[in-house]
Amino acid sequence: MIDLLLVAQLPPFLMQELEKTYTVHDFINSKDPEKLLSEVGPRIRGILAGGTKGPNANLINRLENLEIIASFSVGYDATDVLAAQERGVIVTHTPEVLTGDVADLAMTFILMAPRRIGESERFLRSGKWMQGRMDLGTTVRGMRLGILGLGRIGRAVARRAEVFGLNIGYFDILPLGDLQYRSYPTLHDLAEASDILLVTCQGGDTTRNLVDGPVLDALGPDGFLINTARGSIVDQPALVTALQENRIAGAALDVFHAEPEVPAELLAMENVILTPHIASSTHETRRAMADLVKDNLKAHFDGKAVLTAVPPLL
Ligand code: 8YV
Repeated sequence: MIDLLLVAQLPPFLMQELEKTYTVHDFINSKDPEKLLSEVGPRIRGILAGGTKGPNANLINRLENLEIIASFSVGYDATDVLAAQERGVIVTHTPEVLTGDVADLAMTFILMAPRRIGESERFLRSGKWMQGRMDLGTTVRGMRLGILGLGRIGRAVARRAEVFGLNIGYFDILPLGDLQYRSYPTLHDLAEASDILLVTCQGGDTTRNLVDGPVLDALGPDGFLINTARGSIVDQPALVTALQENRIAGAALDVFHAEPEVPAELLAMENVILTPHIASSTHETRRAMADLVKDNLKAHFDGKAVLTAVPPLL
């Protein structure tokens, strides 16, 4: 059987299926990872990674017979893709299959934040309704939605948001040609022209802390920040301060800097919606992501081209 190294927590159903075909060595839960590497390192031909846990250059370069890294995620910022590709190691990810579910959560957040749905639910559950009515929310229809990163997921959210009557603008580092949405030359300009700023670009060093204090100030005291992409893209301490000082109206976040840790300040805020990185967490999407991981591995080890390779970064 082919030997794989597991560096991320994957769903148990996928592990069971993989273990029928491969010998999977658990690196993350290993008591002595060094010993494990010295014992099985030369046999490892593939790595199983995830969206928030992937191999660094050090690990990639230690595995002399490594051929493929299959990530159970669309985002590949946790894996050092450059180090892998420099060595001719193929990296695969799971695009397309999770686009709809991630866009659905982003759209849910877009509706929830201005309408104060999270706060309303807590209001009812805590018995406050007995003392009076909940404060008013804000109409979503007619709001300006600014999308940071108009890729597969950004476009899927834009299509949903159009149906709800939002006006859509975007900022993307790539020239996207003629689109029906208004393009802004900088993120700052986009934030200034938005009531809701949605973060849906890729993570990693190129986008680290892109949404910082000045961008939040450009969004302004009536603006909402939504992040369903990566915690690293938002300067989290700056976001906490902006919320504390009412420099933005609220936020809805599925991702954080040091998951699963969430700052206590955010947990205490009524105008913040928080979910535990669940954007792609449905039975259907996780099944499809798992199938893609397996199909990529199978194609590669059968000597065929993989289905969804991460594009060359070199
Ligand atoms: C997953 C993700 O929750 O696809 C991504 O990039 O962040 C999520 O779909 C995560 O990758 C699970 O490993």
